[in-house]
Amino acid sequence: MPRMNNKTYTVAVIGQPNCGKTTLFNALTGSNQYVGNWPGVTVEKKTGTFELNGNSIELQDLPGTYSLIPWSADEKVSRDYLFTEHYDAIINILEAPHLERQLYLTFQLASLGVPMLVAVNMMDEFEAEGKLLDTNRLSALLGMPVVAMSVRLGRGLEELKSQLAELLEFSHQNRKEHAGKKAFAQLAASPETELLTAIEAVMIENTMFQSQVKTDYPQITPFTEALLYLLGDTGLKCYTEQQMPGSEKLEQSLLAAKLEYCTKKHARQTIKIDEYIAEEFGIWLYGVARGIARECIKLRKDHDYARKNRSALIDKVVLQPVIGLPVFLVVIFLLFQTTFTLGDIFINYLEIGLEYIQTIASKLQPAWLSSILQHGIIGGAGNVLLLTPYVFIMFFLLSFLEDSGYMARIAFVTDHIMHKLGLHGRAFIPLVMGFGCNVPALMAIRTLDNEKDKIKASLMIPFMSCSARLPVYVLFAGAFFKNYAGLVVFSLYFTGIVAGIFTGWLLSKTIIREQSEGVIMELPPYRMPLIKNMFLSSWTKTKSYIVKAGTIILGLSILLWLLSYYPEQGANSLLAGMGRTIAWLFKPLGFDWIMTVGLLSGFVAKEVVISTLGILYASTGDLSTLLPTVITVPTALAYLVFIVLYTPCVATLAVMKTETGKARWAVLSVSWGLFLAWISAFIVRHVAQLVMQL
Ligand SMILES: Nc1nc2c(ncn2[C@@H]2O[C@H](COP(=O)(O)OP(=O)(O)OP(=O)(O)O)[C@@H](O)[C@H]2O)c(=O)[nH]1
Ligand SMILES: [Mg+2]
Repeated sequence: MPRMNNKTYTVAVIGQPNCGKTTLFNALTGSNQYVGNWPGVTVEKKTGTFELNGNSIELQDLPGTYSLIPWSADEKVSRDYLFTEHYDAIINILEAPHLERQLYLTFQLASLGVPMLVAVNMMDEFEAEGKLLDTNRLSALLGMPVVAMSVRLGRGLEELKSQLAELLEFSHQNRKEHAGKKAFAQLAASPETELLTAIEAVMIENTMFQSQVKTDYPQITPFTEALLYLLGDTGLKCYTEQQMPGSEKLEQSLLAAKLEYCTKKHARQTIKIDEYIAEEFGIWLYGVARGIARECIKLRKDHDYARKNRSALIDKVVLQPVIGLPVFLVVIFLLFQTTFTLGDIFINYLEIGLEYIQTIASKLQPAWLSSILQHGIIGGAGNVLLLTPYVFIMFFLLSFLEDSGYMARIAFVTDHIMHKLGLHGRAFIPLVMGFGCNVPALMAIRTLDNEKDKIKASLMIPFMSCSARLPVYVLFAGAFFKNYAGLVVFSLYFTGIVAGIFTGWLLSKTIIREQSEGVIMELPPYRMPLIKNMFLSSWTKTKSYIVKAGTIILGLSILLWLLSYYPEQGANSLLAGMGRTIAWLFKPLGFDWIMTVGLLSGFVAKEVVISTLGILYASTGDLSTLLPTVITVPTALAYLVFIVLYTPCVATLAVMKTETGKARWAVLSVSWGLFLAWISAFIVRHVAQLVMQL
């Protein structure tokens, strides 16, 4: 048993996409990071800590990566972390049902010579397929500890912890001996292992080359350099081709070793020797992985293999090209209808509470205090807070779509539409994530491998109605279209989707014409989401909604209240003056100065639209009964359409700038959004007026 020694260790969690890294990270550190059933959920490094035998373990959750030769920006995050940062050990998570494919990465990681532990996750699914895993054998073949787990069900966590403790303690005493490179030492001699050793020797010998690589990648070992170089890593190849003292000799020695390999393989000497070797090495490494998997996996004799595959059955309907899309629309419609119906139940109780507080506030002295409480704080932030149940319910339902595996299906169903826009179906996932919040959605574009795709997707995302817009829709829909509220909210979301697709189409016909091939995404199996996880993740997001209401929105509410009371209340206030200077722009849409100020303040955060209306219409009672008395139905519709389409909040713009790397895309997004919003609101208002006159 390891001693107590109050040390801090850093441990990196690495694995291929969608293998459960974040689930493990959350389970160990008690965090609540984004988990979803599709590859590419985590796109940034996340850090958390937990205690292990008196030591503090700093765990790093990294984006999934298929190999150490990255294809997309999120994969590069993991590679860069491994090559540049300091860490004491690696937990390599493998998905048991795809053990073979996942070991490909394990070998690359092992080359780093860092203490390493293999966690084979999703044993529940693996066993349901009638398979058995011999962990002892696997451990012996890899030369490192192996733990069989089912993180989601909490299985294997304790064993993982004790193995990790042992690994850290042990490696602390004798780091070299426990190096992951052992895995290679177990392999039978072959032309590949010989070439690896030869190339490693050449690379060690050339100190100039070493120091160049080491300045950029301090943690890389010559052995990893050799392996990745042979697997065709273009990044490393650049170093070997650089002009530096001794570079000629380096190239010669590398070539000599490679030629010798070709001779052993009886390959004809081709000009494309590097490509030939990269391919052979890929095949070799997969072969090794297959051999190991075959030795460790046994099939249970008593298992009923004829059992119907549920996933395949559901997919027959959901992925069917003609039915798939209507099914998706129905699913989304049900999502909003349920949000609305369930939310209504809670709202009624909350409204009673809010009214009670209002009554107390109205009796307070002095008068300004009563006013700031009633109109500023309760009318502003209170009205936003009131709508919390809707936000929670939507996040809860959305997390079901995410964790069940349906989200990944949507990417497939929409693949042909996306292709028409010159995008890959995979780009649809960030779009759907936009329903939650545009900020993480914009970050998710990192999983797209092509710059043009990223820009196109990031200009489409703002049209996906985020959870901050939901309360505004709900408020208006409830106030003006009581019986059709769910349908109205759905139509607004749908309008956003259409506008997004239209934007993508327009871009593909004008400034971003290139089509992208894109990579093929994996289809994860369906999984029954755990209610507890759904609850936790939606609660985390709802909490940040509440915090936002209590901070930014509260602050803004008070500021707006002040501006609306200075120098005198109402139509002569400073705010009214400000509103009026630009109100002419919105006159054709029927918006008064209060609604105009609402749109302005909505730039900060969309929920503030509600606060603004609450404060400026000086509502003391229920905002939803007040609105229909001051706004006509066509104007309300136009206002909603405007809110769907106009600029996302400031935070979104900032992220858009960093993710696309250029401010000009954010500027284009704002201008285009405003343009589209204005035109559409204008049309909607006039059509609605005509219809109502009939
Ligand atoms: N059946 C089963 N599912 C699991 C288990 N662990 C995680 N999952 C599910 O696997 C999916 C992916 O989990 P994540 O933790 O997001 O995976 P990740 O490795 O962080 O994925 P990326 O960040 O996309 O690379 C989720 O739907 C989890 O609920 C497990 O032990 N058994
Ligand atoms: Mg993750």
